[in-house]
Amino acid sequence: MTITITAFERSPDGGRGLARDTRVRWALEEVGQPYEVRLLSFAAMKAPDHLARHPFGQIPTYEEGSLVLFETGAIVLHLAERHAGLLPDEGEARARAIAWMFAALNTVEPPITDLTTAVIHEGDRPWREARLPLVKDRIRARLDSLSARLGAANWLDGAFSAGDLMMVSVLLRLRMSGLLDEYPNLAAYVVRGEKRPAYVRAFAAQLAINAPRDGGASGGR
Ligand code: GTB
Repeated sequence: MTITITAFERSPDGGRGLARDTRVRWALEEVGQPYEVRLLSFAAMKAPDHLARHPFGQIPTYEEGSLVLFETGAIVLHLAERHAGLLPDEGEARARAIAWMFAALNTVEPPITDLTTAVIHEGDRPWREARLPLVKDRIRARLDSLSARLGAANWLDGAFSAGDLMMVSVLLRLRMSGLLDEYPNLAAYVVRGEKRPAYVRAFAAQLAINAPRDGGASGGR
């Protein structure tokens, strides 16, 4: 059955792989599933056709036969549960890998999203300068804990899993801020993720669409 995902027609990041379709592409590559991509303009994302797939008018979505999913966590978990390669077989290890997926999305990503909001979406607001250090410190609090837990290990809990895929995807959003460099083991963890052949293919596929050609658009979160 053909799998179709949606992505920005032109990602605001100009191909740095930071839009959330990249993590879905990465998961698809890890489990060896071919996929097609429907590219959407911002107007098309808010049109009834897409709102029927995604109630919040966002990307990415996932279609496979009659199944339509939104939310990257749900999409990656769906793939990880149905195909080998992203979750351990043993029950407790599997549950822990899923916990790391939730930790990435629910505990680590929110303050990182706040930073994007503060820098890009509220960049011209009078509270920006006062707010930025607070937002960065909330990120550091998460990175302190994550760095301590990862220690010298390659991955968060044994072999690479969907938990690592999600955590690396979330941490990648920090690279431009310099915050990741304050934690050498986390910076190396992200590079390990980026070196995985499946990530390399996913990144190349989104770059082929988003590489800068002219001025570029803006938006997203
Ligand atoms: N919780 C949802 C999920 O995980 O699927 C969040 C989905 C989401 O935020 N999608 C964004 C979107 O559709 C695109 S990825 N935004 C448009 C809207 O809400 O109207 C977020 C994103 C966009 C751009 C960059 N960038 O340029 O660096 C990074 C991340």
